[in-house]
Amino acid sequence: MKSVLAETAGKIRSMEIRGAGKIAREAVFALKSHAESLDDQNSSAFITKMRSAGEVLLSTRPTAVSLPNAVNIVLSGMNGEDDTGEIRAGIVSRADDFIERSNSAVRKIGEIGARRISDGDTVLTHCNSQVAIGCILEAHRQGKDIEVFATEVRPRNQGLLTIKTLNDAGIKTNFIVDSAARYFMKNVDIVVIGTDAVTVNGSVVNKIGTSQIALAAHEARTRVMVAAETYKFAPKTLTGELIKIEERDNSEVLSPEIAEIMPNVTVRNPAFDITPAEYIDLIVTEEGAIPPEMAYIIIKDYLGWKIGDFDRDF
Ligand code: RUB
Repeated sequence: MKSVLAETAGKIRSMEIRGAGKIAREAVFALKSHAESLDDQNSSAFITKMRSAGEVLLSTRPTAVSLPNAVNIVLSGMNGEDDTGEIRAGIVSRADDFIERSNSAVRKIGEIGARRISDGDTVLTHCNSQVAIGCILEAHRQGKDIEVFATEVRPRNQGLLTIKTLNDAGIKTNFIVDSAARYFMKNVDIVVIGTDAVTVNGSVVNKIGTSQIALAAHEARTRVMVAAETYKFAPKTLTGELIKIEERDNSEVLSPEIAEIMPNVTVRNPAFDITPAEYIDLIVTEEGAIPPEMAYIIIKDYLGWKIGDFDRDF
């Protein structure tokens, strides 16, 4: 039987588990189960095994910074001086705490973000972000009359998940191909999206196509609101480290049969892109709504990182 760790890593890689928040929570749960399943009495062997479990999870998908942040939060407190039981108990307690705080952040962001969506607004969302959709659902729950444009999200069609949720909630929704975003932008009051990573200068890494949508919104003077738990902020960008953009398999875009008869064609399939801070009006975190320029404060005050901390991997 596959361990929870191997199963979770496989599901994150294949995108059965997807979306930055969910990836972080499931990875943390896998670390907790792994810690509970190891029967080592020797604390240094236990720590080494937990570190390799962290590496397995980190190798699954490179872009969502919620993953290294979550692994770091759970594993960084391991102390070789303690006995194995204490180290295990620490991991379990930090994992439970992370999952609880993450779920509570999703609820709080929904409430804070919903305040920025007014009665009568038309909202555009891209991809399938639990926190972005949470803001839209909460605005609807409060009785605001809203309408949504949701994109298809080629090549993995996460838009289908989004329209299902919106439809089930009874929200009037328009489903559009990704390339129709600029065409409809004149009808949109606010773009609401999630993120996989926010850099220290307030740039937002999200599903491929987000930056084009933000550019069209900027041109149309439509507001862009990003929903982001504080663990989506990327500490290592403090010293200029770049967020790695995942490039996924060709077959997601072009079937191997067609690719085979076109040897001069190369498929490029980046899963994410980067939207500069100047195209973003607001980032809603569980600690409140901030302008993107304040990203540094989140990294410093809420994640507790400062320059010089970079051997803090776990
Ligand atoms: C998902 C995506 C989402 C963010 C935020 O990409 O780009 O907008 O991860 O999601 P993929 P959430 O489908 O490739 O994982 O708010 O749910 O964390």
